[in-house]
Amino acid sequence: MKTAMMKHNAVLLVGLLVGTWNVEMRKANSAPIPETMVRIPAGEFMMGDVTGDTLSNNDEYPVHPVYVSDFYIDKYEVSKALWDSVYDWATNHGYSLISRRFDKPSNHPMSGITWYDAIKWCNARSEMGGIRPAYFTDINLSVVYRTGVTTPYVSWATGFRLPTEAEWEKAARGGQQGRRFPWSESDLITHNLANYDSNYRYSYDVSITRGYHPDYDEGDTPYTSPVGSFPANSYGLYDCAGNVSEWCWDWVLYDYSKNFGYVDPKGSPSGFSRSLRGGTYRSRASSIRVSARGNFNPTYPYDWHGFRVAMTKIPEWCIATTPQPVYNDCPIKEDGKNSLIVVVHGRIEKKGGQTEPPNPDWVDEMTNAITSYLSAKGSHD
Ligand SMILES: [Ca+2]
Ligand SMILES: [Ca+2]
Repeated sequence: MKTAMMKHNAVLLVGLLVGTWNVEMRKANSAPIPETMVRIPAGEFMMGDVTGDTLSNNDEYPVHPVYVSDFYIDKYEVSKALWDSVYDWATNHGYSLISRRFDKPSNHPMSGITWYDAIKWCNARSEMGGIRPAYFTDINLSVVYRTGVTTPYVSWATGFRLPTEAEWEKAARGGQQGRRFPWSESDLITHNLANYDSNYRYSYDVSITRGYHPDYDEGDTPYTSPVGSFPANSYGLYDCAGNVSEWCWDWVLYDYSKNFGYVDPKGSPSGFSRSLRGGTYRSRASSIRVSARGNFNPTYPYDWHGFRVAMTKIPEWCIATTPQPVYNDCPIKEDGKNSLIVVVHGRIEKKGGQTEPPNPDWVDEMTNAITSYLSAKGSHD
């Protein structure tokens, strides 16, 4: 193919102009995945207390297989610096956020936030980056959730969002099986590995120092540590154990006995408490095990309530700095044809200035159709 291309010395980009090319969307589509996120590969894992630590009357049972599609997630808990970088933009663009403020350095995790603030902040981070957000106040996914307290409708495939509990646990396990903590070197914990409240009563808590982490227990609470102060897990995630606990999407029912699905489960359809995972600077070792489940009223902004952000897998063309053809090989110029058709991924502009999000499936379909057409003409193999 490459030889043929060189021989013809005329490479065409074939494709389609989709609706009205929208400069704003071009920026949006080319918004790179932040370097601070990692991709979690799709696959099955065993969710729940696989070590049998909490066999009686516990919300981490039954242990069950869950398949999670690939997605991206922050390596770090959202830091105060990251929070602030979005907060000012948000409050200047119609968002209301009621986070509490603690006198901690900017490299500490943001804490003291409600679940609703976490959700709205995710939307602001999306909009600030020119990306279609994930949370809306209407079932048609047209009114962006920016203010107040409501149970949002979710556009799962777009924008920054909270991970589901299943996504969080899969990411926190780092691809390891059967472990108690996010690390795989042992099933033990010490203050060298996490910011938590060490106590002798747990056999797997073998820290020499006890109580709050001695490096971070000065001044006022929260006794948080700078994000990324401890070793990362195998996926490159920091602080999945301890520091601040992390809001997840799910409404929480007591245990996993209700079946909410094998593929990408999203928890109970309704409830009173939202999931918080990973435990906190003030949690005992039992509560920062990788399967341990916390939950809280989503309006409570305790000083150990933080979060990290997830994102559904983004097609390659969203990562590219310029729009790219969907396929790898360029078709060969047809004899006697000089037209240059360019693949553009845009959004369709409708009456009244409303726009629809780009539809990658549709673009792929059309690209395949064009490629088939050219193949039939003998101009593309
Ligand atoms: Ca100290
Ligand atoms: Ca954490």
